[in-house]
Amino acid sequence: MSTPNRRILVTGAAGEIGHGLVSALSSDPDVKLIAIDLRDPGEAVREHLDDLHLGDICDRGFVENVVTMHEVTEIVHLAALLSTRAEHVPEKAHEVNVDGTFNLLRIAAEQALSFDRVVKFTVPSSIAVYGLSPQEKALGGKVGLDECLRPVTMYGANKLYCEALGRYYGRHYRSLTHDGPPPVDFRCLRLPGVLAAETKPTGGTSDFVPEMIHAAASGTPYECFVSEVTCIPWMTMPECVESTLQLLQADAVPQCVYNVASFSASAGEVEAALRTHFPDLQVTYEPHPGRQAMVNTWPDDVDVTAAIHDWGYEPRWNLESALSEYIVPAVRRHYAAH
Ligand code: AKB
Repeated sequence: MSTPNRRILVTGAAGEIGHGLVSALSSDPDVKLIAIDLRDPGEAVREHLDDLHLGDICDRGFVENVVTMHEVTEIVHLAALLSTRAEHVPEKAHEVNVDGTFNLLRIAAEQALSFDRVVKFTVPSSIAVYGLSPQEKALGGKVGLDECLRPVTMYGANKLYCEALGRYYGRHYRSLTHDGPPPVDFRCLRLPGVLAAETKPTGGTSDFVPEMIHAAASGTPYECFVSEVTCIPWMTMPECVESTLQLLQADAVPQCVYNVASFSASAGEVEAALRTHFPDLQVTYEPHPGRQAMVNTWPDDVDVTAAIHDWGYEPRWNLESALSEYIVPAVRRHYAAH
C-alpha cells in the first residue's frame, strides 16, 4: 500500500474542534491522520485516526519522535487552554498555549528543512486577541484584523503572540542566514465563539451561548454568567470545521491570519431566538464580574472580507438559520440519544 501524500498531525484531537475536524479529514484517502492528545479522545475520534499518541505537546522529544516517525507534512494545532480556564492557571496556560506552540513550530521547521519540503501549520486564534476599551465596544460594528489588539486575558495574549510567532516562521525565518522559502506555511483563523450541538464546551468565556443552547435542549434552567446585552460574533461548528479545511487546502494565501465569523448576537437575542424552538426555556442573568469584564473587551463583530476575498470563506448562516438548520435539530438528536 502506498503512503498517503498528506500526513497530518492533529494536536488536541479530543477537544471540541478536534471531533469535527478529524472526522472530516478522515474521508480523504490521500490523508494519513495522526493525533496527539493528553487524554484518550474516545472511540468517536479514535475510529478516524491512523495513529494516536498520548502525551504532552510541551515535551520536545515526544513531539519530535511523532513528527519524524510519520514524516508529517501538515500540522493542525488545536491543543490550548481557553480563556476562563487560563485565568485560573495563567502560568500553565502560557506553557501550553505559547511554549507548546513554539515547540511544534520549531519541530515543523526542522522537519521541513531535513526533508526539503515546506510543512503546513494551521492553528486557531481567537477574538480574545482584541482588547476594546469601553468606548470602542460602545461603538459596535466590525473590527478589523489589526485594530484594538490589546488583549486583557492570558489566553488572548498567548494567541496574539502565537500569531506573531507563526508569522515569523512562515514569512521571516532566520532572515539573515536562511536562503529559500520559509520552512513553515503558517495559516491561522481567528475564531469567534463557536457553537456546537454535539459537544458541550468547557473552559471558555464564550461558553454562555453554547451552555444556553444545551440547557434549552435538556430542559434545564440556565443562569447566564454575562448580561443579556453582551454581544460577540459567532459561527457554528460545521462552519468552523469547513473554514479550517478550506484554509488548509487553499493555494498560497497572502495573509497569515484571517478573521472568520458568521453572525453577531447578544445573549438576549439568542435567548429570544431559542425560545421560538424551546418555549419552556428559563434563563436568568447573573453576570460574573470577571468573565463579564473579559467579554466586554471582545468585539461585537469582526471584518471577514479578507477571508472571503483570499480563499473563498462564505459565512453560511445567520442566528435564525443556524438555529433552525443545524443547532436545534442536531442538539435535539444529541439529547434524544444521550
Ligand atoms: C473562549 O471563550 O476562550 C474561546 C474563544 C472565544 O476563543 N471560545
